[in-house]
Amino acid sequence: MSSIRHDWTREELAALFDKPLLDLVHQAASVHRQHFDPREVQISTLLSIKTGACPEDCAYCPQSAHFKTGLEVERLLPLATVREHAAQAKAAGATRFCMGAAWRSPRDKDLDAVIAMVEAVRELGLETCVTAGMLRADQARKLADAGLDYYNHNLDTSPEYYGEIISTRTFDDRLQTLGAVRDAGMKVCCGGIVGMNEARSDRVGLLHALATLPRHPESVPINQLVRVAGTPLGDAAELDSFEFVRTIAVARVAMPASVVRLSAGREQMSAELQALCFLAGANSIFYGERLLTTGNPEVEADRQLFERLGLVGLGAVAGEATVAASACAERAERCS
Ligand code: SAM
Ligand code: DTB
Ligand code: SF4
Repeated sequence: MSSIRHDWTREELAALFDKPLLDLVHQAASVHRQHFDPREVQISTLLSIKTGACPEDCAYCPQSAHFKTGLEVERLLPLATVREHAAQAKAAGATRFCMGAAWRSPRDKDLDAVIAMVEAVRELGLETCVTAGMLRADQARKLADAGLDYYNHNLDTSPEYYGEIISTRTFDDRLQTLGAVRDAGMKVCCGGIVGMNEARSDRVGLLHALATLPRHPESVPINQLVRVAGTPLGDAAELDSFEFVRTIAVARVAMPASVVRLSAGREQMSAELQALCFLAGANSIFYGERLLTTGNPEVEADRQLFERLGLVGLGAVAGEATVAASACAERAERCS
């Protein structure tokens, strides 16, 4: 069993990136198999509970009030609407429901509304995740007390490149929020974005920052930039697909027991590229036709993808609707 290390050096991670692709994928696939059943993929569904008009200036984000992206702004959704979306996500086979809000940080009255949502989603038997910006320690504790399972807060990129992407909050602000989430006892979902015109050394720097945290995030989303017209990165250069695969593979090797999510950007990826990402150690996806404001593959396309690749939704129970009903039944047999 490969050991969990927190003392990775940048040089070591850079050397992994530099390996011949198939050697790197082979190494990552071996590590993956030591810690997980490679057929199982965790399935989350996202819902934007408050959309747009965000005061932050994240250069990739269609929801920032600093850029004109034509996005329709939406206030915080009513509780009943959130519950309905969560019930649909569960029926479709998701095991985790992630609620995203375009805030710099939640006001206390917003937090109370989010807590009611967390409680309602938990009652449906789903795991819960929230991403709502920076949190103070007392806010993190309130969310933990409400039973929130995961808080998503990404580092986004390397500490060096960070200032090119966001000026309204610092890399250290992000680390502080992550510390508050950990101290409150919640699981951490933290990753980043690639394809923002960063250098390979920035991808190394991002993974180094994640893999040297005192505890690895339980969930590591690797997002491919979704280029949105009107944002400063709307015309960013396309990243070589194999470089994306390398990023997934290095994340898998460096954080062997974390769930690595093949996150935003799947709509632009072929089935073959996604298969290579799963081989390289990705074992989670966002499922459902929308991410927060941009598209995601059709549910039916994902169902077929899982069937073609022999993948099953993690925690899928026989008799319930899942992304791959037949594969799910097989899994139930294996586990009975
Ligand atoms: N406002 C909160 C925050 O920034 O922490 C939560 C919502 S924010 C949209 C969550 C994450 O979505 C960001 O940290 C970023 O990593 C990812 N994201 C946003 N826009 C994206 C895009 N165009 N492509 C890929 N990932 C994106
Ligand atoms: C994460 O790392 N990716 C998700 C989730 N955490 C919140 C968000 C992706 C957003 C893509 C752009 C959009 O749909 O607005
Ligand atoms: Fe706001 Fe989050 Fe988008 Fe940044 S990533 S602009 S904080 S919604």
